[in-house]
Amino acid sequence: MQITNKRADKARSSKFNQVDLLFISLDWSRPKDQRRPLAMASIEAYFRKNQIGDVKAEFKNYNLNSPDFDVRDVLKVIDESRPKFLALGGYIWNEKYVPDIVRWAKVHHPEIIIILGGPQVTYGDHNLAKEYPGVDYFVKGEGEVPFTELINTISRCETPDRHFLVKYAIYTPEALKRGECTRTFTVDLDKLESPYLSHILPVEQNQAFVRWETLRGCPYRCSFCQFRLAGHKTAEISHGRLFRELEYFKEKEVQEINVLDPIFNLRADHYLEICKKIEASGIRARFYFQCRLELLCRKEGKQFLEFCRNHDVWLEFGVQTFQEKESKAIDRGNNYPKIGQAVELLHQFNVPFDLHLIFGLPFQSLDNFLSSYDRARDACPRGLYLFPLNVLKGTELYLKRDEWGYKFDTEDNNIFMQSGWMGKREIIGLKKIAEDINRCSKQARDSDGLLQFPDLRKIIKNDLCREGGT
Ligand code: B12
Ligand code: SF4
Repeated sequence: MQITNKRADKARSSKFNQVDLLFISLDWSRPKDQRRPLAMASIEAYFRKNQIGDVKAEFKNYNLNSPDFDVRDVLKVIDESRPKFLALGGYIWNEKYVPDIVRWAKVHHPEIIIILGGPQVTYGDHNLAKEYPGVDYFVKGEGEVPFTELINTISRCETPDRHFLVKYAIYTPEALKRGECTRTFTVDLDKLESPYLSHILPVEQNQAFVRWETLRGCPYRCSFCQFRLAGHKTAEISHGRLFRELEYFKEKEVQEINVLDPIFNLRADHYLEICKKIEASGIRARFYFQCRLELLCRKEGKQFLEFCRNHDVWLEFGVQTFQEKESKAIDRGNNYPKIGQAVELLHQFNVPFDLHLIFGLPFQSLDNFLSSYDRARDACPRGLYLFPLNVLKGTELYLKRDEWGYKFDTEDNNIFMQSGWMGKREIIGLKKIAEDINRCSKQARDSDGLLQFPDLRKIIKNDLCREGGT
């Protein structure tokens, strides 16, 4: 994205409405999503409770996939508010806007202190200063506490010293130039405020959908995933807070609760307690849990499946591939005999589930992908979701991107367009097919319908014939 002078001028000709802190979140959301993202709400909830002094703060979010989104509106609001601090969250989906917004803000309002956090920073390296010129402070890791402490410190007219910056894993461009960038801040989850119970994330009566977290982190090591870099640490939110949130959702008669934990069925003493609470509270919402198939084969698996059978629960499993070689190449460690057993259990207990696959993995030809698809189809899931590989910053895969022949669509930011094993034409075809299958899976889920998954080999053969391919 290039912001031209003309656009900038348009943005500058707006009204003046000053705040001290302007926090901007540029989101990618689904149709049912809450209006405000959980990450921003969690930071705001902690900030509002723990800020010192009288910082006039505004937290605003924009939906990038809305047809109304215009980046000039973001510039306009920065121009109008002339904040002392401008904070932004860097995610893969807003990568094409954030560097230019930062640059524009620094050119037109050089006095603004710009703070950047989010996964693009957490998993970035000492090149961050070059990638986002104009940022004054990069916050690596969970942002609630470091962000609040940084604002508190500067608002007291103190300059954050080295000890402070190291403690909170905050990096200045100068520190990055010195090659410093190793630490990431991990928060004590018990210190955080609930964005729901503090009403930062308002929940209306009968609300259709909420996203809910019960733990953070993941112990697995998939080489395409940024969680691997966080050092396998997982931490759970206390049952006290979670149970109060569940009571609140019940009182509000929330219809669907989408749990965004990377793996919900990780530790039985955590997740089974939550299941018991759901059972005892009589909450009638539908729950979506992302789980690991192999873990269903543990001794507590049947108790969990029993719970799922007796409640409105939908399970989601990222298998990613059914090919041993690909699974090894991405350090996924899929155990296929256990995956087979788990699928049988799911059918035995009659629990609806979705399977997710990735296309574009190392060593994956189109034919290999189609074999994985056929295996996934044979498992008779209720939904199938196919995603193009994202080659995310800092991951093992990112480091090997040249060796493995990945070429990218720059508009889509690190979503591959070609690999050493799949050509551009195949990828474009698969992306289109994936969109259709994902959409149909979602529609079937929302209408409780049953889906017949198409034979992809036939579709692809027909497409190639139509294009005159061989
Ligand atoms: C919900 C979710 C979505 C939702 C987004 C809804 C929304 N707007 O919130 C949907 C389903 C749309 C989605 C889609 C995708 N997602 Co997603 N998603 C998530 C998920 C499960 C939860 C995000 C969340 O709320 N986390 C909880 C909050 C508290 O954590 P957080 O977001 O990291 O925020 C903390 C810090 O990052 C930091 N922080 C964040 N912002 C800021 C700002 C400042 C100023 C500061 C100081 C700190 C800070 O502090 C926060 C609080 O501690 C995460 C995985 C996870 N469990 O985190 C993946 C994740 C965010 N998604 C990811 C990816 C790759 C995708 C997809 C590309 C997947 C795909 N192949 O299609 C798509 C992208 C869509 C697109 N077309 O571009 C990656 C992001 C990687 C990246 N570098 O951005 C993640 C991290 C998963 C992973 N491990 O790979 N996703
Ligand atoms: S892809 Fe899933 S299982 Fe693998 S490291 Fe990331 S969150 Fe964990």
